[in-house]
Amino acid sequence: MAVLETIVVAFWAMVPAYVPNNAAVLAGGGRPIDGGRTLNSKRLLGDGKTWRGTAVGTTVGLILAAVLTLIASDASEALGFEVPTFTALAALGLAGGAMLGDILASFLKRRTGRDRGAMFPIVDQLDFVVVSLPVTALLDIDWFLSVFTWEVILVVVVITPLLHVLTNVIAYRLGLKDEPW
Ligand code: CTP
Ligand code: MG
Ligand code: K
Repeated sequence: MAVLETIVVAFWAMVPAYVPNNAAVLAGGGRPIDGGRTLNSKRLLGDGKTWRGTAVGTTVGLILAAVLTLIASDASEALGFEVPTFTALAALGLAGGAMLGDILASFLKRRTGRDRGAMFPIVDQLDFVVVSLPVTALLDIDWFLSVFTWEVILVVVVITPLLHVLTNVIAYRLGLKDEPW
């Protein structure tokens, strides 16, 4: 696979995992998932993880997977190589897994004494990849193995932190986010 092709396939395959966290930022608010509960006098997850943000984020990821699936054959023709379609389970694994990864990261942040919004380098940038890929593999191993070759996984691990930093700085500059991470 050519390098450019690998990058495009990796990005395409990860869109349903990339966008949910950003959609959650726009949709956040309302009841926190942990309901205010604490563990060792620290919040379980914190006010930054809400039911609405999680539901909207996951839904947006599922819709994007459906849209990409609809346009995949036209896109493949235009690009001259195949971009993947998504099965329902793959879409759920990517979008839901990404939200779950972000939630687990907040759990870790609170356990390590970091307040809501505190920076946690590497975890902040890769939490959703580390969780969404295994969850997707569990839900639809055939789809996962057909798309996530070692080259694609390598590209994802390299471009994800860059994209994450870029989108968060943009969201911060636009006043959508309180911190640029
Ligand atoms: N958000 C949400 N539900 C989620 C994830 C995010 O409502 N499952 C919203 C919240 O309004 C949150 C914002 O998106 O404040 C930014 O997300 P994030 O940076 O992940 O949360 P933080 O507020 O920084 O909290 P934490 O330290 O727990 O990551
Ligand atoms: Mg944050
Ligand atoms: K986060």
